[in-house]
Amino acid sequence: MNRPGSRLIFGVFVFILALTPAFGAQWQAKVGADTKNHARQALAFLPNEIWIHEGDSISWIFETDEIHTVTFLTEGQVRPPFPVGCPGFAVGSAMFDGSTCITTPPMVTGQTFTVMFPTVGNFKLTCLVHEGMTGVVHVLANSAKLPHEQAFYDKLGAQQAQDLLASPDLSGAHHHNNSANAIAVGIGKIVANGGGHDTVSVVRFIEPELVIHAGGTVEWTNFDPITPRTITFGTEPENPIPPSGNVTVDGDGALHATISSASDNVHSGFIMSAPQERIGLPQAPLGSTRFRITFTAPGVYPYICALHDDLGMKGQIIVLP
Ligand SMILES: [Cu+2]
Repeated sequence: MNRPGSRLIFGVFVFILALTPAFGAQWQAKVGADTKNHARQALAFLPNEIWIHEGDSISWIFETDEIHTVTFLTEGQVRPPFPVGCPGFAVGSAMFDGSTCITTPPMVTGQTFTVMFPTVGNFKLTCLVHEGMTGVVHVLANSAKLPHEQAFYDKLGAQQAQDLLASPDLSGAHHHNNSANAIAVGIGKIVANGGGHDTVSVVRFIEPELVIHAGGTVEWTNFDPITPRTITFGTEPENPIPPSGNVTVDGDGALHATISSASDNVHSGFIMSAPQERIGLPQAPLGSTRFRITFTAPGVYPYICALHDDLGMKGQIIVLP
């Protein structure tokens, strides 16, 4: 090591090291969990609260075929629809210090997104697809002691997924139907914790097949507090939010359509409960929680939820003479 060239290279190396901030720690969390048949979806960051040091990074690993985003909006930013991004999308990795929003596009099983947090602060984490899916990242100064290690978060995330997927009980959906020809359009539950909200959603028509007589009416009700469903016969529309033109409104606010042939196209639009009330915001409108269809002719009528058919949310109505 006496050659002058080596000493110079060594000196430059030490100089670069001195200028480079310490490499932060790498943390991991998961996004979403579901049952094997995809019927129950934990719409949650698992876990949804993490304490890290400034300069650390968190990698979020997506675990379901139900889509989610990892999104950090700026304080007070109006929540955009997920196809818009925040606006725009980051891919692979990004940095967040609270000044500029970042979001992934909708992501599914096997994808990963890493965020580096260069500054201290408490940053809200949300999913643009699911309103009740929030969390927080606490970024502390390097001098502060962190309360947990990665193993704690692995265990907590797995426990939270297990608890969410074990609920809710399906029996409640049967007690609140108005008519005999009633189908629960999935059910769900919101759970709060110190980090924010998790929800679980059963993406199934609870009794998907019903046999009725011509002239009869079937009523679908969404028991999920937050996640919309659709009831869609025939061709799936490009925009799933509004109902098709042949849907009318009954006196009690329920949506209603008539089907007279298996080739009819009828789409309910989003069937969902009204948003929760918040102090300081305008009162939220009533939700369209019910959809009715009167079937005038015998036949077999398959239908889907346009949002969750890829997860197996399908049914059929058999109309006898
Ligand atoms: Cu989500």
